[in-house]
Amino acid sequence: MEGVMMRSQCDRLGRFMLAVICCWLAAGTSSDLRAQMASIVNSTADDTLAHPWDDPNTPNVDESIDGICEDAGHRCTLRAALEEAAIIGIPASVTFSIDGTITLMPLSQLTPPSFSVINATTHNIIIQGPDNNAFLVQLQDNTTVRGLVFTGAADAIDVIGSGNIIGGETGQEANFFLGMSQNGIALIGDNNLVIGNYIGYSPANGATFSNRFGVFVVGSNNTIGGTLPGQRNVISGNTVAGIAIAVDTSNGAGGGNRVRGNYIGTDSSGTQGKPNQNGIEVLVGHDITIGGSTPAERNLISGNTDSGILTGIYARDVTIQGNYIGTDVSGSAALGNRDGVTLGPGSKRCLVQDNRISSNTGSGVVITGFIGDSTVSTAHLISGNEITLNGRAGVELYGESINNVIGSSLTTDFRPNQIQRNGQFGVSVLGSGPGKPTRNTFRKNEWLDNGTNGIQIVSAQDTIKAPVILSYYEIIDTTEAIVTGTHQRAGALIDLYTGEKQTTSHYEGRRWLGAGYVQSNHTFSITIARCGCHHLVATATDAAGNTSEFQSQEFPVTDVREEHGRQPAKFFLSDAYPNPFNPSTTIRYDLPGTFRATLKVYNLLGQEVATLVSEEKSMGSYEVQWDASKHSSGMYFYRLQAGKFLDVKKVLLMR
Ligand SMILES: [Ca+2]
Ligand SMILES: [Ca+2]
Repeated sequence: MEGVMMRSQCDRLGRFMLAVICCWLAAGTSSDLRAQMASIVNSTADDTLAHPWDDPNTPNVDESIDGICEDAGHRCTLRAALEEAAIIGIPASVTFSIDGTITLMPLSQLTPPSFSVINATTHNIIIQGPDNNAFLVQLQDNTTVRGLVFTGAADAIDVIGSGNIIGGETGQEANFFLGMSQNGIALIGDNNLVIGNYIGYSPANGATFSNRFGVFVVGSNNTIGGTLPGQRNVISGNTVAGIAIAVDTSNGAGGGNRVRGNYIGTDSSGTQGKPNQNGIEVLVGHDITIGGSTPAERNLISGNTDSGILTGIYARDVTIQGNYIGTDVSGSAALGNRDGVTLGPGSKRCLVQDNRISSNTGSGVVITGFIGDSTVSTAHLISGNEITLNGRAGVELYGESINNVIGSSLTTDFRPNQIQRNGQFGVSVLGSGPGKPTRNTFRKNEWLDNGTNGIQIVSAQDTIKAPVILSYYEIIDTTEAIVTGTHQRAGALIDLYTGEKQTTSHYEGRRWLGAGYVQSNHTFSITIARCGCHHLVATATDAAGNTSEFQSQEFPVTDVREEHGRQPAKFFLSDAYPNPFNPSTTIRYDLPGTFRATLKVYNLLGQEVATLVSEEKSMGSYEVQWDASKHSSGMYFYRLQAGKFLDVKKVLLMR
C-alpha cells in the first residue's frame, strides 16, 4: 500500500527527482512493492515519434523523463512506455486501452526494464515484426509478458536474463507465438517460466502458424509448463521442433531445464494432431526433466511427424517420466507420433520411466548410435513403461547402441515394462548399418502378443543364442518345480517366464518365474515355484549383459510330471484328485524299487479305456494325469500293478 500511495504522489507531482526518490523508497520497502511506471498504451503506432517525448514549449521540464507516457498527440505507444521507464531506471507496468497491430520498426526491438509487467490479457494486441529478420522483445530480469499475440519476425521473445514469466495461468494471460521464422521464445538466460501459452497453434480457429522452433532453450533451470491446467502450454505445428534444448554446457554448468504439463503436437483439447516435426529435441544438456512423477506433470506428446522426443549428440541424464507419448489426452485413443522416444547418437544415461508410449506408427522407443565414444547411444534405462500398440517394435535398437537396460539389469531390479501388442516386435535388435547393438539387457518385462516376434536379434548382441529348455519337473509334496536345459555360455543368467500368447503364433514371457546361472558344463537347473503352465519361455543374458531371443518349450498336461526327490519305502497308489473330475485328474504312486509298472483305466464293464503307464520305472514317487476328455461320464477304475503289488481305486467322471 505504501508503494501505491507513493506512486500516486509521484504521478501527481510529475517531477522526475521526486519520482525517483518516491520510487526508490518504495523499492526499498519490499521487492513486491517495487515501484513501476504505470502506462496505458493507447496507440498502435511505432513510428519515429513513438519514443519518450520532451515538449519544446516547456524548456524547464523534460517530459521524456517525467514518468508519464504521452507524446505531442497525447499518444502513449508501447515503445515510449517501455523506453521512458528504462530511461528513468524503474520497471514499466503496461496495460492497453486499444486494439490492433503494433508493427515494430526495423532493427528496433522492445526491451522493457527488469521487473516490468506487460499486461495485455485480451489478445487484441498483435506485436508484429517488420520482417522475418527482426527480434521483437528482449527480456532482462523478472519481467512478466502476458496476453499478447506475436507474429512476423525471427524471434518473438529473447530472454537473456532470469526470473521472467512469459504467459500466465488464466486463458486471457496466454501469449500466442504464431509464425516466427526462427523461435517463438528463445530462453537464453536461466530460471525463467513459460506457462499457459499457445506456440505455433491458435485455439481461436484451431489452425497452426508454424514457428521454426516453438521454444529454443539455451539457458539452465528454465521451466516450460506447470502442474495446473492453466499453466499448460500448447506447443504444436512448429516446423522443426516444439521445444529444442541446446544448453551451453561447455564449462560443465548448465542443465536442469524442466518441461511439464504441456500439450506438444496436439490441439488445445488434446484430441487432434497438430504436428511439430519433433515434439521435443534435447540436443545438448543434462539433468533435464520431461514430465515427472505425478500425473499433473504429465506432458501429452503426440501427433508429431517424427519423434515425440529426440535426444541427440550431447544429451546426458535426461529424465522422461510419466508422459503420454502417442495417445490422445485420455491415454487410450491413438494419436501417434512416428516414433515415440528416440535416444539418438551421442545421448547417454537417459531414463525413460513410467510413460505410456503407445500407438506410435513407428516404434515406441528407438535407441540408435554411431561408432565412436561421442556418438554411441548408451547407458539408458527403460523401466516401468507401457509400451504398447506401436506399429513396428516396442523397443528398437540399431547401430552402436550399447549397455542399455530395458526392465531389470543383471544386478538391479527396476520396474518391468509392459511390452505388448506392438505390430512387429516387442524388442528388435538389428546389427545393420554402422555399429552393432551389444550388451543390451532386457529382463523381467511383461511381454505379450507382439506381432511377428517377441524378441528379434539379427547380427547383434555378440551372437548370443537362446537357451534350450529340456525339462520341467514338479517336486512332489512341495510347491516347487525344477527346470533344466542347456546354453552355449557358461555363467549366463537364464530367465524363465510363463509362455503366453493371444492372437499370434509364438509364445512370449508374460510373467517372470525365476532365474539361474548356466553351469560350466553348459547346463542349468533352476528351481521355481510350480506354475502349472503349459509353456515356458526363457532368455539368456551373458555376463557382459547381452540378452538373447526367447526360446519356447511346451509341456503338455498329460506328461508324467514328477520323478524327483523322495525314496519311498513301500508301494502306494493315491486317490485320484480331483474326484469327481472333468476332464482330467491326477494320480500318484510310489515304487520302493525298480519295477515294471502298469497303470491302466477300466470302465464299469471291465473294458480297458486308457494306459497311463506301461514301462520299467526306478525307485521314486510319480504323478500322472488322465485326460478323459474323450470319454463319457461315469465311474471308472484305475489299477496299478508293479511286481507283486496290485491296487485298484475308483474315480468318477462327471461332465
Ligand atoms: Ca520540455
Ligand atoms: Ca513523459
